Amino acid sequence: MPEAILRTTACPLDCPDACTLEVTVEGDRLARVAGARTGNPVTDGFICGKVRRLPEHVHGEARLRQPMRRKGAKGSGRFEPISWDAALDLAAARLVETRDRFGGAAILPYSYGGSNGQLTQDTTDALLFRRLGASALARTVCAAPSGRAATGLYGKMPGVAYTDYPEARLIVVWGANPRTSGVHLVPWIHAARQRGARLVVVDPRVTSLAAQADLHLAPRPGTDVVLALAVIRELFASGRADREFLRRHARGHEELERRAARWSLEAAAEVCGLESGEIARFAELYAASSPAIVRCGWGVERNRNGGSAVAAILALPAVAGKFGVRGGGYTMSNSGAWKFAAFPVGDAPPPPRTINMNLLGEALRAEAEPPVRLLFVYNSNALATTPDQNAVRRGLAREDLFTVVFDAVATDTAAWADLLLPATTFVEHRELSRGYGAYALQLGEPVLPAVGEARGNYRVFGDLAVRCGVARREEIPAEAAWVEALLDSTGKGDALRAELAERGLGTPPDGEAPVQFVDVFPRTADRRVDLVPDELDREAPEGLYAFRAEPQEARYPLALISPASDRTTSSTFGQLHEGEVAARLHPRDAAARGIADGARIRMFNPLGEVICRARLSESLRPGVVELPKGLWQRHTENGSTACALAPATLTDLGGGACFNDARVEVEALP
Ligand SMILES: Nc1nc2c(c(=O)[nH]1)N[C@H]1C(S)=C(S)[C@@H](COP(=O)(O)OP(=O)(O)OC[C@H]3O[C@@H](n4cnc5c(=O)[nH]c(N)nc54)[C@H](O)[C@@H]3O)O[C@H]1N2
Ligand SMILES: Nc1nc2c(c(=O)[nH]1)N[C@H]1C(S)=C(S)[C@@H](COP(=O)(O)OP(=O)(O)OC[C@H]3O[C@@H](n4cnc5c(=O)[nH]c(N)nc54)[C@H](O)[C@@H]3O)O[C@H]1N2
Ligand code: SF4
Ligand SMILES: [Mo]
Repeated sequence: MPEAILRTTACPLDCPDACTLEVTVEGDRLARVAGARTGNPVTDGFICGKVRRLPEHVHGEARLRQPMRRKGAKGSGRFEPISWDAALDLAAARLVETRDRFGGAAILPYSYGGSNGQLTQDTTDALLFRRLGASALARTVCAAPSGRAATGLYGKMPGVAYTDYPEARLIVVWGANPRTSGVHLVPWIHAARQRGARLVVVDPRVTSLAAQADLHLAPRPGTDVVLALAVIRELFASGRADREFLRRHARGHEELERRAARWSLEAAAEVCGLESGEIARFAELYAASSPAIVRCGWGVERNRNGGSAVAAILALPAVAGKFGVRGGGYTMSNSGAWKFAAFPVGDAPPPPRTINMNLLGEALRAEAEPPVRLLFVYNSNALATTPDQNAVRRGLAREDLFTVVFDAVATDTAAWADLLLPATTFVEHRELSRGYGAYALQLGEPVLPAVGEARGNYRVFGDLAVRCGVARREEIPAEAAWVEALLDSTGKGDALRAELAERGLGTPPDGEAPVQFVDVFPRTADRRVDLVPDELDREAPEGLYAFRAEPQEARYPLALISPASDRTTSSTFGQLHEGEVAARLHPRDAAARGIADGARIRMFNPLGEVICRARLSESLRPGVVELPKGLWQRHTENGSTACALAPATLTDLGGGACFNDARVEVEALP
């Protein structure tokens, strides 16, 4: 038995919590992963079940261990090994040839959430694709509408830290499911409750927190903007708006009041499918409680009204005067707490065009103008996570498209590659990461040798840039040097180095538990919250705070939502789960369709169909169906997932994805 060595690193996965990990390494194998017991109060000795299974992810059967070239038909998943030298030559030759024959716009790099780290995205990949003159990608599949709203109102002001939740008397969890999607917030909510705090949950499902809440509002998906405006109207109308705070610290409150005026309790109740009394009780509780925190999640944004909804929710603490005390205000994403330098790409020309990643299926059509000829997928399992999955699959099947997939495991997308490059995982490479809930910055050094021939993004994209002849080796900073430059760019370089050396955690310039409107202010030009920013008002098709009605067609009356599940992080770790996943339906909707628990069903709309089993559940709002996000082909009978039913339409702000605007019908199958 090799000796077990205990080492520390950080989890850079797309999760708010950014845990500190204690890993046990035996020889060249990762044996065990656990949460650090000391040093990080947010991690506090435990981690999610997904990352506890990291050893199977790192060493499992689906792991890519060497570069491979397609051998069988497109999509057959048959490959033959080649050397890295040959793989890099082939990739470089195809990149250069595509640029020379069709122009850089015919090259599309596609990436998103593989890592929240600073070293595996927007570094040498940016250099390569910018210098090639490739199409740019608008990374909008997540957080684009909420980011636009938070930036427009508050300039992405940092939010209430997890550790300050126990100070609150009221916690509103709105369109977030932290028990699953950022579990380290939950103990702090429980601590607050033990001290007498009330809990309100706004979610169309009875999540585990909703089941314990003092008040659970279950609105129709996509109607939150109306609910939040009705609360705002109520606050103004009852004289409980904090006009003094608004005069001193806000702009646009008169206009916001006007826009909220049409949403009486009754009008809102009708649209949201709630009782007017529930909304009144919520407004009452919110007005009367201080400190009060709103934790806004990403479930709010994934529909046509998502940007306006997040804006209206984030306006609440301003209108009700909840800022200025510890444990009061809001938490959305805290990613704005850190500012880093952009990777130097030199005098590369601006990209010839920008493609919204939610419209990948459209962009991959042969008739697109100009067509994409080379798709380079990394840090993403595009086929499993992008709207209009069938359109994406049709695109990937094009014989005249050359697809490179760079990933650590053989994903559904990888099966469509012409060239497969094996990536290291975060235990095998260096990563500098910060959470978007937790505030700490952490530097993870590799704790394990690379598995097989896997290589890290920083190195591979740098090598490709040199092979393509778009960069000289000497221009590319060594990875360690780039880490130093990133640390310096935060504005507290040496202090940060000292913190990292002593504690293993770096704190952002504004501290790790800032009080909003005391320690941090809106990063708008006049440090005020702008409640109706012009820019957002112009961008939203019907203006900011407009409610766009149900994308309804009588033939597809059920709203399919696809929230985060405990088994995967987006689609990461999907290969570790065997067996089909059932769609959840309310018993009333099932009965109306003659569907029994466990029955085979077909869920469909004009974009596609999913064939799977039904699981009846009282925990959904009637009219809502649930199939989790991040499923792989293997998890349904016909290989389609919720993304096959999700429209490639865009949110009102930020060009975000409308996963939860999927409208479907369901029928029983024999
Ligand atoms: N285990 C696990 N953790 C994850 C992830 C994962 O896939 N698995 N993904 C990570 C990523 S990428 C992200 S962005 C975050 C997302 O984490 P969350 O913010 O929790 O987002 P979701 O899970 O999409 O949705 C949260 C809740 O919103 C509800 N919801 C859906 N539609 C609406 C609506 O219209 N209005 C309201 N009020 N609620 C609605 C859903 O029922 C769900 O309970 O989690 C991260 N953490
Ligand atoms: N139906 C539905 N679909 C959704 C959502 C939804 O609500 N409903 N939510 C969406 C959300 S919130 C998000 S954030 C997106 C995320 O969608 P994606 O960006 O596709 O994220 P993942 O599915 O986690 O895939 C990340 C991939 O990157 C790989 N990877 C990890 N680290 C590295 C690395 O260092 N180098 C390389 N080369 N590869 C690496 C992983 O192995 C994994 O296969 O999914 C979206 N999809
Ligand atoms: S995914 Fe989230 S909860 Fe799980 S280990 Fe990583 S940071 Fe922690
Ligand atoms: Mo996300």
